[in-house]
Amino acid sequence: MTKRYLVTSALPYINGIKHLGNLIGSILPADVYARFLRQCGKEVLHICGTDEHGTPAEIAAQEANLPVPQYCEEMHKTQKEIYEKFDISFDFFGRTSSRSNHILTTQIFKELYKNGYISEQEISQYYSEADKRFLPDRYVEGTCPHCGYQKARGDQCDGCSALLNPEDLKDPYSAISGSHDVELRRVKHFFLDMPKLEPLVTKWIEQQKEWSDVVRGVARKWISEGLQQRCITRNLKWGIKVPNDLPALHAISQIDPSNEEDAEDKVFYVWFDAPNGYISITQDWAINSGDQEAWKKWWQPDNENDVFYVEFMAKDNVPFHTVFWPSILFGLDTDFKKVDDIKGFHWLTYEHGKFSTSQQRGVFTDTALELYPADYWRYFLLANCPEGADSDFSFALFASVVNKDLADILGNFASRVVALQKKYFGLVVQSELTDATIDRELEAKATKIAQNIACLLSERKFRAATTGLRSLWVLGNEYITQKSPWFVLPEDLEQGGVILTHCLHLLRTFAVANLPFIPSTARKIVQLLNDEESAVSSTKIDESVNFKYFKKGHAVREVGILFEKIDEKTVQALTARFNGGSNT
Ligand code: B3M
Ligand code: ZN
Repeated sequence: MTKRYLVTSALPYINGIKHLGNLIGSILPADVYARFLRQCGKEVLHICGTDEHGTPAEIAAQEANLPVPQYCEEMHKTQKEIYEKFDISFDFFGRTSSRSNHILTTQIFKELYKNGYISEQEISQYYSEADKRFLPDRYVEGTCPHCGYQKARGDQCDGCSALLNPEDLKDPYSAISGSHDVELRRVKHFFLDMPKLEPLVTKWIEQQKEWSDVVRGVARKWISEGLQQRCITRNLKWGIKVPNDLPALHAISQIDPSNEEDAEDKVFYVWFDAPNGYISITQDWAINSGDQEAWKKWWQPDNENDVFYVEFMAKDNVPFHTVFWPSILFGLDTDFKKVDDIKGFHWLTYEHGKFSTSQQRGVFTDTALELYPADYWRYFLLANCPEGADSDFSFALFASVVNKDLADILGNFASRVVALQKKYFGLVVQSELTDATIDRELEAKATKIAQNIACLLSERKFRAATTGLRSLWVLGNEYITQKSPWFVLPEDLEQGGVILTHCLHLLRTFAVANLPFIPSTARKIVQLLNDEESAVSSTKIDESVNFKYFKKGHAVREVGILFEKIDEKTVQALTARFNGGSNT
């Protein structure tokens, strides 16, 4: 029996503030899932943090003119604050540069080495005369051999997502100086013996029951292409140092410390240490919570099935989580919990082009919050979640979703109910519902929708669940329109009171169902209802329709308007300001 739920969101790179696509591509749906499970009374741990190593960190620090450690510290703080403002309920938002990740990653490497899964090979790597250094991964750019994209990086092509080796690039140049004076040199590196690990990983992949066909397809594709030895070290200063005290346990010579080029500045490849971050950040959560050993019940449970583990990520991260990281874990003697489901997302595009961090194209999470409150974004992004396919952001669409769904349907219902309640009953519940007065048809409809939302959330289908939420709000509007209490009141106070009390109950159901999606709006509705926040946060969505909750005499409150509409002029101004039309 599943007892605990471990939820991780892909660790956002430290190299700058993330855009809306990054938010909906892992963190936001993971938050909705974690909140939903907590509301169901489950024990949940939601872990995330900044991915701080690799060339992106060094490049970003250099651009910001800061030492790398200082840059990372500041950017970690900035990102953490932004997620808090988006109401993301991480249990811990840590860092891969932490002491615990250094210790864990070194231990993992040593164990793989001891078990014969690490080999040492000489490879060709670009060296830049202008920069007087090697150019790992993103430090070298060039033309992609597969799709012809001209700014493909040494490790992966942004044009077609293909994983690359630097020597695959055509017309390579240094991303630091732009110099084309680069030459391939021979240098020694450590490799993970993925071919040797393949049988274990393949067997495990085929046993997975929760994975979608798409996710399984990504894993199978990589495996069917034949797993290669994969280089897991880099010539960089910033990162987790490769240990130089390795015992000669198997027949490979060690990296030669007398050879300067080999010994200096050798750290682990960022994808070798980043996923371990899920574990080490949990260790840091444990330290922080006062029980150092608490991480073990998540990563080393007595029984593997005691924990259900779901990872959330964008689709380009899927190969690393289906094949690469599991291979590492299968090479260890130490047992760590492996993932049960991998939820991969497609891309959110910006006005039909790419969101781009490097080109600052699109809406970034800090600016978004300056424009509108978190729930406007949360709702829009979830309603348009790039779940089965890519989806697009434009201010025109954003405004139409906010205006129709949030302002006209949800907001308007709440304000009409409160206004009528105030006008005729001074905000006090007039008619307590009884078996004789409860509208059973409405109750049945609301229950069916609420159950459907809960079911979709438990299946991690976020877009459909958000559609379900919307249909719950629509039900409220249909009910009030059909019953038209404004025609009943003030002549029939009893009947008018019964209608409005039904509306208040519906609002309470909304508050419960809204909570995982738009938590701050849920809290506002709780205030409006003068209800206990804890009562709403511990009510299960599928049990949220309770038409006997409010008693006669219960006073509700005015909370002001829930959502402001966005007018056409603003849409045009925002579109122009964010350069939505241009695709460059
Ligand atoms: N930082 C890539 C990304 O943010 C990478 C994820 C790491 S998950 C261990 O998309
Ligand atoms: Zn390409």
